[in-house]
Amino acid sequence: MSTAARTVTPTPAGETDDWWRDAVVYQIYPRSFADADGDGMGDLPGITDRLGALADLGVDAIWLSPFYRSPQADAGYDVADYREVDPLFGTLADFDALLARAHDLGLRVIVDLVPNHSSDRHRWFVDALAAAPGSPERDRYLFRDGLGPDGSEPPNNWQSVFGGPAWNRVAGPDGAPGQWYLHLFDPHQPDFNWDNAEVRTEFEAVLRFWLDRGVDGFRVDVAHGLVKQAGLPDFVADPALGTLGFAVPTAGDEDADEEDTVGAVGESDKGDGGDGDDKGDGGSSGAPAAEGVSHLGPMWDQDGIHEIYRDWRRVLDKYSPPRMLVAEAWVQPLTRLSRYVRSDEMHQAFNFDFLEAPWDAAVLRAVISRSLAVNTSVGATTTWVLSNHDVVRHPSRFGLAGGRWRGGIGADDPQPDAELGLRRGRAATLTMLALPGSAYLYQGEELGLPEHTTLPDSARQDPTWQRSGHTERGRDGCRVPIPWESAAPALGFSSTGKSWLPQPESFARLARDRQQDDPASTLSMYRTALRSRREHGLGRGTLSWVRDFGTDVVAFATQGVTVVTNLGRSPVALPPGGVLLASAALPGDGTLPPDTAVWIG
Ligand code: TEU
Repeated sequence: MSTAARTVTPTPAGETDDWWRDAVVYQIYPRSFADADGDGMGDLPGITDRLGALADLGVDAIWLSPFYRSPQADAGYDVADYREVDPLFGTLADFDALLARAHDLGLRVIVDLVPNHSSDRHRWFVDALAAAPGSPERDRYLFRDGLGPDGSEPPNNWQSVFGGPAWNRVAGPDGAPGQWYLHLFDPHQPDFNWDNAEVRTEFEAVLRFWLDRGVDGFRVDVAHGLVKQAGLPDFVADPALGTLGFAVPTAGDEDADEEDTVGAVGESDKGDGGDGDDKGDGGSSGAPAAEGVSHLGPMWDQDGIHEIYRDWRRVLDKYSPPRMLVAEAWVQPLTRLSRYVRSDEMHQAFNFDFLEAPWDAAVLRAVISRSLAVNTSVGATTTWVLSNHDVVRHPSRFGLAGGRWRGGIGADDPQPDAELGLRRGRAATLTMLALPGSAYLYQGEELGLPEHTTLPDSARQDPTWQRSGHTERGRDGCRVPIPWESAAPALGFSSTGKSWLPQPESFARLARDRQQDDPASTLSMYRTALRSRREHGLGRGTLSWVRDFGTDVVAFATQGVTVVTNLGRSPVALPPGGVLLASAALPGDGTLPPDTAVWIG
């Protein structure tokens, strides 16, 4: 494909450019994409060298997971300096070169913003530790006195997402045990106090710093966590919410209550900018729906959060060409999530209900319908995602009974059926890439990479492995450096053969060079799908359900293309029309086999 024709051009003044509405965004996890200096850790020059492969794949944008200065206690989601590149990954000049190269290739660049917490090595936190209780320095974080006569009990009962209590006690100036600070994640990730004006001013300045350098948007980490309920009350356990304050969804009790036509993506902006009309919708989890009430505990999804995103939106709206914000917010139900994407807040939010959906036609139809309806009601585009750096890669998930997506997989756990998983994974991808809205891909999924499910425990680096007392393997299995050339050291990831996590044997035959010219490869399927998606304007359409195929099939029409995905156990008859694309070889007898998707045009 010629890449020159797709160069990003600045939007002329007065015109709107809502490129994100149907964008396919490719997530780069810098530690594991490409290593230019051979130290075994991916870096920015490595990414720049390999960007041509992504332009060739046909994505519209890249999102870079954090590359900022960080002690790497949580793989870079513990930021010590929001305006510096960590020496592990390169320099600011390397970032500028990456951005320029991406823009030359027609790729937009979204960077990760981590506003819920900093690293404990951030200058502000170091200052806070050195300062007295009640000082302005401590007020930038959430320090509290402990409970009990000697303050030796944590200030409340909140648990960290990574395991253990969400509070850590620090020593006072005299070395005696002192106050506690809140960390919803690792103890090396103290939570900011978003009631503090300096914190708000600082993050707006950080936004401007990267916007001035030319980034096209931000993925906002833990976007539902910044504001905590006033008084930090105890979390009152609700069996549906577990101990973390959020439900861990299971394949549930969906009923397919979909409308015939949904998702008028690209219609006029109907966002109300106000409080919206939040109706409980049942979500995709087992959690009960309450009218307009968040399903989460007092540390998540507080109403005060929206003021922050309205402020940020005002910052972004001063820039041309237009820039975007995408929320990483694990919020249920969808009506609550849609509040983050009202017309004066963020542009998009990741659709985790879609990611969490098991291989079940009724659940998929319901999630798709609700997602489109709820987002359209606030004038926002819907997003779709199957994999990222926090969850089990989707071909492995779909190859496991129960579809476990969280917590990782270890060598002594039941192992996925790799062939079935990839078959379903490809069908899921083809379904996703035809849906109205925007899609997020995670590096390596275009190669059909599985999770590394036999990683030695001694190699694990995700803090959840330690913090959970070795009950959760963690997320390393989806973060393994990706294979480029099957015969090269570290499969082309680094010239020296070093790799911060060992690559599984199965990666060699999945290397990009092995798939590049094979029309049956997963890479070819992604490339063809992205080209066809662009040609048919698929992301910009509306969706009409086609109900001719029975309950085990997901079928819809959009932009003149009919998409049929067979999640059942028996073949179904294909509708008339030419097959544009299929997720697996078709038998040629006019039927669509199980676990297969087709685009008919
Ligand atoms: O994740 C937030 C988060 O809550 C989920 O990742 C999820 O609960 C967890 O990963 C399940 O194991 C974001 C980042 O994506 C993640 O990588 C960071 O570790 C986390 O924030 C803290 O910054």
